[in-house]
Amino acid sequence: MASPKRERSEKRESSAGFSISHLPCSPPRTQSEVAELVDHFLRQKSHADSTVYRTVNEYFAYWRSRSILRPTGLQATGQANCPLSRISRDPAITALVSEYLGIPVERIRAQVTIDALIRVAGKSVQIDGYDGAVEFHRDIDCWNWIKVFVYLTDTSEGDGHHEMFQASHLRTPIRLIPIRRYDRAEIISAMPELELTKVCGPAGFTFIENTFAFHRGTAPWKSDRLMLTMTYYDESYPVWLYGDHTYLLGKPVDDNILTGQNS
Ligand SMILES: O=C(O)CCC(=O)C(=O)O
Repeated sequence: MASPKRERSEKRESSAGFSISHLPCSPPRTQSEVAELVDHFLRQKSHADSTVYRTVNEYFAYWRSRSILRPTGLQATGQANCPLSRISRDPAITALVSEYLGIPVERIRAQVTIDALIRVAGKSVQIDGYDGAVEFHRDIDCWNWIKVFVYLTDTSEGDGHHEMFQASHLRTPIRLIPIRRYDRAEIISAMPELELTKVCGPAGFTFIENTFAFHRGTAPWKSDRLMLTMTYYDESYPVWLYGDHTYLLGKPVDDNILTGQNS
């Protein structure tokens, strides 16, 4: 009989196919959930930017005129009145995340963001030197984490679609060890067996990914993209390993300690 440890590692191996898919127990998010998230995003950003965004297209146009590819996103607060936080606690998602991480929901911390990729003409302007994650990279966000993404706008190829190399989280050739940006040819030359997946879907399309696999957003050349990103971490790792604005899924909201709230 296989030991529990072995079974768990086998599950991770077989997660090559799991590494990108519709969540089997979480259908695409509904139109009304998407509308609520977009509405909330526009209200919070109107306030933060002292500009009234009546529609998501007005938001995109504002940042396009400033040549910003990936404007600063909106973070979940972890509180009950925050729709980003609510979706991050949906049992249909957290059951799957908990199974993948191999820990109970009470031990999971989340960081949830909505942000955009904007179609800009010519060279984009970076915010704080951030390139917008549109080159291939691996994440190391902790030692046990997983991400769930939800498109909030219809996303076809050219609309800032997400790309990833399936199963590339299972093997790391020596020349791909450094954590940096890579171009497609470098990855293919080290791992010719890999195939690139372009993730497209309508607003509400939901997928889960082990982002140790090589992945990236793409700079839009047709339309702009809005996306929800939910990162789930094993909370037993030291707090400095994961990002700001994380909260525990299982704790009552008022007792929750949000990391980095003053940063
Ligand atoms: O915007 C995307 O599609 C990719 C984002 C990304 O690289 C990440 O969340 O690690």
